[in-house]
Amino acid sequence: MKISIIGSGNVGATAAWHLLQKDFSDIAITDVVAGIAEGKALDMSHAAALLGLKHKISGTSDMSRIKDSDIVVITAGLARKPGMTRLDLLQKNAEIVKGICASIKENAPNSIVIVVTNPLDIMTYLALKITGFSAKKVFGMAGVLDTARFRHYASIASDTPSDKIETNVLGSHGDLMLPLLNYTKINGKPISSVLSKEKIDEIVDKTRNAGAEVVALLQTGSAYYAPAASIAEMAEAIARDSKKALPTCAYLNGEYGLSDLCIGVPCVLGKGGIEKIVELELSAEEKSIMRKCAEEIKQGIKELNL
Ligand code: A3D
Repeated sequence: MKISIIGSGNVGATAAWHLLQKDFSDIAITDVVAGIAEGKALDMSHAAALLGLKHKISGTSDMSRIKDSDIVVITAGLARKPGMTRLDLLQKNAEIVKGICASIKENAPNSIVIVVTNPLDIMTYLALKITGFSAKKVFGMAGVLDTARFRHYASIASDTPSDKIETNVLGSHGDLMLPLLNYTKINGKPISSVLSKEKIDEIVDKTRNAGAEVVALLQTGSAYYAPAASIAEMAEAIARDSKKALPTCAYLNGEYGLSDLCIGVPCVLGKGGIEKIVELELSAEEKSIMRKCAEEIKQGIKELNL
């Protein structure tokens, strides 16, 4: 098994470190800036020797070294600075993602591609179009992160360990993301029977603003520990053929009443990539939020003039 990560900045390098410690795959990291990927890979190799890890990590600025990758993760591109929305990154990151996808098509034509670059839903659609790969093999990471953030805030509010909180955050990776409260349970009980409406609204609000809160605190970039752990979760589900249902930014062709866009929905992940899109029953209000997310994503796709 070989996993390549393109973009060895905060998210890419931290994801590589998570995956290396899981020790189920060799890792190749790349970056357009010479030395960055090589230096970080060398540093991680030294740590791997200390920890007795069996798999290897290498770093390069030569994109052809992603050859024969089973999974390619795209974490290259600009990150938000304070005051910016994810959509502000659209044109610059689109140019970066286009070039990378052409190279993936050439060098790793059988790979599964996980997109992380923002604005996520639009970059995932772009990657799908440029690679021309099957929609089962090109998808984005966002919902796993948004779900983790919801579980964190719900855990604090209910004084319950986060692994006892089940939820699903769907929709776009933006202000309209949609935590599915009817499917949220704390210690097996519906969230509405554990917390007041005010508390639940506060958790939803904090989840939607979590990324911006980290950006405002860091001042120089955006979140990376939780995004990196989320990438590792998805890559591991694929590599181990776990058939786990994880919120995934997937191409829809009629599911949830939406077509020709990529948006967050629960997907069963396994060695084929997306093995199934899970269709959950949504309330009228949730359907309306999904439609609003879809309109916003389609507007962004239009701006790319594909
Ligand atoms: P940063 O630490 O700046 O790293 C980005 C890296 O990409 C830098 O090392 C660049 O040199 C490199 N790069 C730029 N262009 C290329 C190229 N053409 N080929 C190879 N490498 C290149 O940013 P980051 O790691 O914090 O964030 C990376 C991206 O992930 C940004 O677009 C973020 O907005 C996005 N992000 C998404 C999520 C989601 O949940 C979807 C979470 C966190 C970050």
